[in-house]
Amino acid sequence: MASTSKSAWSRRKVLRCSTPGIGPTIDVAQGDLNGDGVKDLVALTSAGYLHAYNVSSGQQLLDEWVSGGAAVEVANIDGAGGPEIIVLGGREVFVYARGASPTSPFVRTLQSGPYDFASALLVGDVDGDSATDIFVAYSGHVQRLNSSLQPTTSFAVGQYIQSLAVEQSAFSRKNLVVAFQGAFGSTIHALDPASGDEVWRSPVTYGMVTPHSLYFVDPAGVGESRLAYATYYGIFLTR
Ligand SMILES: [Ca+2]
Ligand SMILES: [Ca+2]
Repeated sequence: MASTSKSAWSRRKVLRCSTPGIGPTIDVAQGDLNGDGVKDLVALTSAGYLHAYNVSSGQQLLDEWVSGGAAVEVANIDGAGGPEIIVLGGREVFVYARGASPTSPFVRTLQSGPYDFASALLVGDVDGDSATDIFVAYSGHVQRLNSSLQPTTSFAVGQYIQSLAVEQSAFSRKNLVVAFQGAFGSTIHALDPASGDEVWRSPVTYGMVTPHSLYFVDPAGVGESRLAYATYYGIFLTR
């Protein structure tokens, strides 16, 4: 097995995402942007530089600036063709898409805002209708948008949101899971995605939950989903 691992590492490519002056990479996402069957890499820096790379060739597919960086996702939000890049900058959310041909360039097609002090982005399906829902956390609010980036519902939470996820459950209607920043740690809450009403909340976490760090995982592979999260002290798996 050691030889397999060594050979995998010997094939690695270095994709330069952080150049002096553009800030550290704050989020990454993966998706097959050019339709060759290999997942490509998208990186967003804290200063809002958005880069996409063809992982097979190292070729840069996108080089954009979105005036601040919060989060980036890759998902097929319109259900047609290839995936889109959804990016939350400092105060606006953007969609980058390409034409029908996998070789056509990615261009900015949609934008929505302003969402001042934007902190978290979620792209998923909370009501089981197969249409993509997009949620933006900003200034103590959560704004829901449809896959055309049209704002639909919003609610106030009155607290700074560090991370957003969709709760994994057997129900087709899913809760939002959010991490709020507290004085000594965070609390993780499940909220009704329409009203913002609280469904459950965690005790205060050991250390502050970090951005992009709420995930549902099935560690035993038996269909039992558990919440994993990271704080500045460690990585935790709930029972
Ligand atoms: Ca690819
Ligand atoms: Ca698409």
